[in-house]
Amino acid sequence: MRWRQVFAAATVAALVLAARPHAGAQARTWTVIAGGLTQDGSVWSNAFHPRVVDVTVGDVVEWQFAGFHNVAFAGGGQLPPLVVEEGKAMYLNPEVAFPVGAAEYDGQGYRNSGVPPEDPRAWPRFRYRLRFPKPGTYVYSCIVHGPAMSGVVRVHPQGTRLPRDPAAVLQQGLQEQRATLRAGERALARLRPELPASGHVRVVMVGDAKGGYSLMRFTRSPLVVRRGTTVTWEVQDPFEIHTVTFVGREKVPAFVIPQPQPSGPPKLLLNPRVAAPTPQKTYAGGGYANSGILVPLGAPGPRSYSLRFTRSGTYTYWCPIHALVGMKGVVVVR
Ligand SMILES: [Cu+2]
Repeated sequence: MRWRQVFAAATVAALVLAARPHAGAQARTWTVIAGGLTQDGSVWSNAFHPRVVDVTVGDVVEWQFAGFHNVAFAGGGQLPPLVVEEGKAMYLNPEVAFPVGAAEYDGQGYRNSGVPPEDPRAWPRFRYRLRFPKPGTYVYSCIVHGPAMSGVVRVHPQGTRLPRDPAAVLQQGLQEQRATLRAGERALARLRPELPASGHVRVVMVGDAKGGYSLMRFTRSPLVVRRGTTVTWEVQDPFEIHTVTFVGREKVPAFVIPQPQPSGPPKLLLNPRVAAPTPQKTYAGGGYANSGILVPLGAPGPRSYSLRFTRSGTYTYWCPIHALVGMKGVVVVR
């Protein structure tokens, strides 16, 4: 009699486990790496590695962050914008900056990882996990870097034999990341200012949608020009926003200014000193001259900025958005 009870209890337990597959021991965790950067910060991967990950129902995908990204699933709606405006002030959208939604995704409802802290040293500790309870093909994007930075999770019915196990998929991801960064390094080695006309120099901020990388440098060495030269900076990158900011004697301004709230997370003000352009067309050294936000290829807004250099000297400029990874340049006027 007692044996029969034990047997019955065991059968019930087995049925419960079978009915709730994601509580079973077979659920696996798959790693996807979000982005990547070279040691000196000059090349960024703006891709998910691997771009496509195959899992089975009940499995978990864990994104490991290697850049300033977010992981966002639209859930049948539209992805929210990166920036929201309140009067004249611009804020990083809290729907992008902070986590939204449960730790499970079946194609319904918005899910968002939030973004890691600004400091690159904090990125590797930032993780995001989602469980996938329903078969389907789920596309996700990084809202910070736009639709060109997207990935896919393919969820197969339970019992499907997958070509790779999680360890092999992690290796595949690392391999894709290395190849992406290497392609970016080759592009960086080719980077040259252009001379479209006499008295004109063009500096291009490079990125590649297909290659999945962006370069975080204006030039590889100081740009030497004659007095009276007009330099035009132009974004040719599908992912990144940048600015061209001569600070004179000031410190490089912060791009994001956190504003603590009585409750909940801080509001993330985009510093108007960085976001808005200054009016001057010439630069004689010393002062603050700023392009304002220059937008990626395909986005509405300005993509280029010009200054004519009227006095000899050596002038350092920055992109304050990417100052932490060393995005600065030097113009030497002779
Ligand atoms: Cu930048």
